[in-house]
Amino acid sequence: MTTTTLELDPIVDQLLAAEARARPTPQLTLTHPDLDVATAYRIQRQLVARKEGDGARIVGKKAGLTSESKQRQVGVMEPIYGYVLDRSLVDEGTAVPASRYIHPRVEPELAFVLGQDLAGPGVTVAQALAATAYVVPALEIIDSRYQNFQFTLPDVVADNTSAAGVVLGAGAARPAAINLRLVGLVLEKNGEVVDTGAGAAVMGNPAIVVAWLANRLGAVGESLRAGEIVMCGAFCPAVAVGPGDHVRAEIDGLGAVSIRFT
Ligand code: OOG
Ligand code: MG
Repeated sequence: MTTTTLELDPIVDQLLAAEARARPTPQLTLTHPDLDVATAYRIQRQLVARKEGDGARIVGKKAGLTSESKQRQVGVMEPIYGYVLDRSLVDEGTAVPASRYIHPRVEPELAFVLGQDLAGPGVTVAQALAATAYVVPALEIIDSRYQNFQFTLPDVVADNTSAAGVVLGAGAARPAAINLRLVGLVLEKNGEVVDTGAGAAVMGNPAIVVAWLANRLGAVGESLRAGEIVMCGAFCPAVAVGPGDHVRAEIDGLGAVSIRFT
Protein backbone atom coordinates (compact mmCIF):
# COMPACT_ATOMS: atom_id res chain seq x y z
CA MET A 1 0.00 0.00 0.00
CA THR A 2 1.41 3.39 -0.91
CA THR A 3 1.11 6.23 1.57
CA THR A 4 -1.25 8.14 -0.74
CA THR A 5 -3.87 5.41 -0.35
CA LEU A 6 -3.11 4.84 3.34
CA GLU A 7 -6.17 5.10 5.57
CA LEU A 8 -5.28 7.60 8.26
CA ASP A 9 -8.19 7.16 10.67
CA PRO A 10 -7.11 3.76 12.07
CA ILE A 11 -3.59 5.14 12.60
CA VAL A 12 -4.96 8.14 14.49
CA ASP A 13 -7.07 5.71 16.57
CA GLN A 14 -3.97 3.66 17.35
CA LEU A 15 -2.02 6.69 18.60
CA LEU A 16 -4.95 8.12 20.58
CA ALA A 17 -5.56 4.75 22.25
CA ALA A 18 -1.91 4.40 23.26
CA GLU A 19 -2.02 7.84 24.86
CA ALA A 20 -5.38 7.32 26.58
CA ARG A 21 -4.35 3.94 28.04
CA ALA A 22 -0.76 5.01 28.74
CA ARG A 23 0.36 1.85 26.94
CA PRO A 24 3.00 1.94 24.18
CA THR A 25 2.18 1.00 20.61
CA PRO A 26 4.50 -0.38 17.90
CA GLN A 27 6.12 2.18 15.59
CA LEU A 28 3.94 2.97 12.59
CA THR A 29 6.87 2.42 10.22
CA LEU A 30 7.08 -1.24 11.26
CA THR A 31 3.71 -1.87 9.60
CA HIS A 32 3.92 1.03 7.11
CA PRO A 33 7.58 1.14 6.03
CA ASP A 34 6.78 3.58 3.21
CA LEU A 35 5.19 6.18 5.48
CA ASP A 36 6.58 9.53 4.34
CA VAL A 37 7.01 12.73 6.31
CA ALA A 38 4.25 14.63 4.48
CA THR A 39 1.75 11.87 5.26
CA ALA A 40 3.00 11.78 8.86
CA TYR A 41 2.19 15.50 9.22
CA ARG A 42 -1.29 14.76 7.84
CA ILE A 43 -1.73 12.07 10.50
CA GLN A 44 -0.51 14.54 13.14
CA ARG A 45 -2.95 17.23 11.98
CA GLN A 46 -5.81 14.73 11.95
CA LEU A 47 -4.89 13.55 15.45
CA VAL A 48 -4.93 17.14 16.71
CA ALA A 49 -8.25 17.76 14.92
CA ARG A 50 -9.75 14.73 16.67
CA LYS A 51 -8.72 16.21 20.01
CA GLU A 52 -10.17 19.57 19.00
CA GLY A 53 -13.42 17.78 18.15
CA ASP A 54 -13.28 16.42 21.67
CA GLY A 55 -13.04 19.95 23.15
CA ALA A 56 -9.28 20.58 23.15
CA ARG A 57 -7.95 23.96 22.05
CA ILE A 58 -4.61 24.72 20.39
CA VAL A 59 -2.72 27.15 22.65
CA GLY A 60 0.63 26.98 20.93
CA LYS A 61 3.02 25.24 18.61
CA LYS A 62 6.23 23.41 19.36
CA ALA A 63 9.47 22.87 17.55
CA GLY A 64 11.43 19.76 18.43
CA LEU A 65 14.83 18.32 17.68
CA THR A 66 16.21 21.83 17.16
CA SER A 67 19.42 21.05 19.07
CA GLU A 68 22.05 18.55 18.02
CA SER A 69 22.09 16.99 21.49
CA LYS A 70 18.37 16.20 21.27
CA GLN A 71 18.73 14.90 17.71
CA ARG A 72 21.49 12.54 18.84
CA GLN A 73 19.49 11.39 21.86
CA VAL A 74 16.66 10.08 19.67
CA GLY A 75 18.59 9.36 16.46
CA VAL A 76 16.51 11.67 14.27
CA MET A 77 18.69 14.37 12.80
CA GLU A 78 16.19 17.01 11.71
CA PRO A 79 13.86 19.48 13.35
CA ILE A 80 10.13 18.77 13.56
CA TYR A 81 7.04 20.60 14.76
CA GLY A 82 3.77 19.87 16.50
CA TYR A 83 0.92 21.39 18.46
CA VAL A 84 0.45 22.38 22.11
CA LEU A 85 -3.07 21.83 23.46
CA ASP A 86 -4.71 23.52 26.45
CA ARG A 87 -5.21 20.19 28.20
CA SER A 88 -1.47 19.52 28.15
CA LEU A 89 -0.63 22.63 30.18
CA VAL A 90 0.51 21.72 33.68
CA ASP A 91 0.47 24.36 36.40
CA GLU A 92 3.81 24.72 38.11
CA GLY A 93 3.43 23.51 41.66
CA THR A 94 0.91 20.77 40.96
CA ALA A 95 2.20 17.23 41.44
CA VAL A 96 1.73 15.15 38.31
CA PRO A 97 1.05 11.39 38.53
CA ALA A 98 3.73 9.66 36.46
CA SER A 99 1.21 6.89 35.78
CA ARG A 100 -0.61 9.27 33.44
CA TYR A 101 2.24 8.68 30.97
CA ILE A 102 3.93 5.71 29.29
CA HIS A 103 7.61 6.55 29.84
CA PRO A 104 7.77 10.30 30.52
CA ARG A 105 10.84 12.45 30.04
CA VAL A 106 11.30 16.13 30.88
CA GLU A 107 13.35 18.65 28.93
CA PRO A 108 14.18 22.33 29.44
CA GLU A 109 13.15 24.89 26.86
CA LEU A 110 12.60 28.56 26.24
CA ALA A 111 8.99 29.45 25.40
CA PHE A 112 8.08 32.52 23.35
CA VAL A 113 4.68 34.09 23.97
CA LEU A 114 3.54 35.97 20.89
CA GLY A 115 1.96 39.41 20.97
CA GLN A 116 1.26 39.41 17.23
CA ASP A 117 0.49 36.86 14.52
CA LEU A 118 3.40 35.51 12.48
CA ALA A 119 2.46 34.06 9.12
CA GLY A 120 5.04 32.57 6.78
CA PRO A 121 6.48 32.25 4.22
CA GLY A 122 9.19 34.86 4.42
CA VAL A 123 9.13 35.48 8.18
CA THR A 124 12.51 36.87 9.32
CA VAL A 125 14.19 36.61 12.72
CA ALA A 126 13.64 40.36 13.18
CA GLN A 127 9.90 39.87 12.61
CA ALA A 128 9.84 36.92 15.02
CA LEU A 129 11.45 39.09 17.70
CA ALA A 130 9.09 42.00 17.02
CA ALA A 131 6.07 39.69 17.32
CA THR A 132 7.23 38.28 20.66
CA ALA A 133 5.62 39.73 23.79
CA TYR A 134 7.96 37.91 26.16
CA VAL A 135 10.02 34.78 26.71
CA VAL A 136 9.52 32.44 29.67
CA PRO A 137 11.39 29.44 31.10
CA ALA A 138 9.60 26.18 30.31
CA LEU A 139 9.74 22.45 30.80
CA GLU A 140 8.26 20.08 28.27
CA ILE A 141 7.02 16.64 29.28
CA ILE A 142 7.48 14.31 26.34
CA ASP A 143 6.10 10.80 26.16
CA SER A 144 6.55 8.91 22.92
CA ARG A 145 3.58 6.68 22.32
CA TYR A 146 5.96 4.12 20.76
CA GLN A 147 7.53 1.11 22.42
CA ASN A 148 10.92 1.78 24.04
CA PHE A 149 10.70 5.49 23.11
CA GLN A 150 12.02 4.46 19.68
CA PHE A 151 10.96 6.02 16.42
CA THR A 152 11.97 7.27 12.98
CA LEU A 153 11.24 10.76 11.63
CA PRO A 154 7.75 9.94 10.23
CA ASP A 155 6.82 8.04 13.41
CA VAL A 156 7.60 10.94 15.75
CA VAL A 157 5.93 13.48 13.47
CA ALA A 158 2.69 11.44 13.36
CA ASP A 159 2.81 11.20 17.17
CA ASN A 160 2.61 15.01 17.49
CA THR A 161 6.34 14.99 18.31
CA SER A 162 5.88 13.10 21.61
CA ALA A 163 4.10 16.16 23.09
CA ALA A 164 2.61 15.36 26.49
CA GLY A 165 2.83 18.44 28.72
CA VAL A 166 4.12 21.99 29.07
CA VAL A 167 5.02 23.75 32.31
CA LEU A 168 5.65 27.48 32.15
CA GLY A 169 7.66 29.29 34.80
CA ALA A 170 6.47 32.54 36.34
CA GLY A 171 9.50 34.58 35.21
CA ALA A 172 9.28 36.51 31.97
CA ALA A 173 11.42 38.97 30.03
CA ARG A 174 11.14 40.97 26.84
CA PRO A 175 13.30 39.19 24.24
CA ALA A 176 15.53 42.25 23.89
CA ALA A 177 16.31 42.11 27.62
CA ILE A 178 18.26 38.87 27.35
CA ASN A 179 20.99 37.60 25.06
CA LEU A 180 19.08 34.77 23.38
CA ARG A 181 22.22 33.00 22.14
CA LEU A 182 24.11 33.17 25.40
CA VAL A 183 21.23 32.67 27.83
CA GLY A 184 22.41 29.88 30.12
CA LEU A 185 20.41 27.02 31.48
CA VAL A 186 20.94 24.60 34.37
CA LEU A 187 18.87 21.41 34.52
CA GLU A 188 18.49 19.67 37.89
CA LYS A 189 16.86 16.38 38.77
CA ASN A 190 16.25 15.68 42.44
CA GLY A 191 18.59 18.49 43.44
CA GLU A 192 21.54 17.39 41.30
CA VAL A 193 22.75 19.17 38.19
CA VAL A 194 22.19 16.76 35.29
CA ASP A 195 22.92 19.06 32.36
CA THR A 196 23.57 22.62 31.25
CA GLY A 197 22.90 24.47 28.04
CA ALA A 198 22.75 27.79 26.23
CA GLY A 199 20.31 29.41 23.82
CA ALA A 200 22.57 28.92 20.81
CA ALA A 201 22.03 25.15 21.16
CA VAL A 202 18.70 25.52 19.35
CA MET A 203 19.35 26.42 15.69
CA GLY A 204 22.00 28.93 16.76
CA ASN A 205 19.40 31.22 18.35
CA PRO A 206 15.93 30.49 19.80
CA ALA A 207 14.46 33.35 17.72
CA ILE A 208 15.57 31.51 14.56
CA VAL A 209 13.40 28.60 15.70
CA VAL A 210 10.36 30.87 15.91
CA ALA A 211 10.93 32.20 12.38
CA TRP A 212 11.59 28.66 11.09
CA LEU A 213 8.36 27.41 12.65
CA ALA A 214 6.29 30.29 11.23
CA ASN A 215 7.69 29.49 7.79
CA ARG A 216 7.14 25.73 8.08
CA LEU A 217 3.54 26.33 9.15
CA GLY A 218 3.09 28.89 6.36
CA ALA A 219 3.93 26.18 3.84
CA VAL A 220 0.83 24.24 4.96
CA GLY A 221 -1.46 27.25 5.29
CA GLU A 222 -1.11 27.67 9.05
CA SER A 223 0.47 30.34 11.20
CA LEU A 224 1.57 31.32 14.67
CA ARG A 225 -1.04 33.45 16.41
CA ALA A 226 -0.98 36.29 18.91
CA GLY A 227 -1.24 34.83 22.41
CA GLU A 228 0.18 31.46 21.41
CA ILE A 229 3.11 29.78 23.11
CA VAL A 230 6.00 28.71 20.91
CA MET A 231 8.24 26.00 22.37
CA CYS A 232 11.73 26.29 20.88
CA GLY A 233 12.99 22.78 21.56
CA ALA A 234 15.17 21.39 24.32
CA PHE A 235 18.65 22.87 24.90
CA CYS A 236 19.95 19.46 26.06
CA PRO A 237 18.74 15.84 26.19
CA ALA A 238 15.52 15.01 28.07
CA VAL A 239 15.71 13.20 31.43
CA ALA A 240 13.55 10.18 32.26
CA VAL A 241 11.24 10.69 35.23
CA GLY A 242 9.10 8.55 37.51
CA PRO A 243 7.16 8.82 40.76
CA GLY A 244 8.92 11.01 43.33
CA ASP A 245 11.12 12.83 40.84
CA HIS A 246 11.53 16.58 40.81
CA VAL A 247 12.95 18.40 37.78
CA ARG A 248 13.95 22.04 37.82
CA ALA A 249 15.40 24.27 35.11
CA GLU A 250 16.88 27.64 35.81
CA ILE A 251 17.42 30.07 32.94
CA ASP A 252 19.64 33.12 33.27
CA GLY A 253 17.60 36.29 33.65
CA LEU A 254 14.29 34.41 33.67
CA GLY A 255 14.27 32.39 36.86
CA ALA A 256 13.31 28.78 37.39
CA VAL A 257 10.56 26.37 36.42
CA SER A 258 10.00 23.03 38.08
CA ILE A 259 7.75 19.99 38.12
CA ARG A 260 7.18 17.16 40.61
CA PHE A 261 5.91 13.66 39.85
CA THR A 262 4.02 11.36 42.17
C1 OOG B 1 10.70 14.27 20.13
C2 OOG B 1 10.33 15.65 20.59
C3 OOG B 1 11.54 16.56 20.66
C4 OOG B 1 12.45 18.74 21.59
O1 OOG B 1 12.28 19.71 22.35
O2 OOG B 1 13.52 18.50 21.04
C5 OOG B 1 11.29 17.84 21.37
C6 OOG B 1 11.25 13.42 21.25
O3 OOG B 1 12.36 13.66 21.70
O4 OOG B 1 10.57 12.47 21.66
O5 OOG B 1 10.21 18.16 21.83
MG1 MG C 1 10.49 19.64 23.40
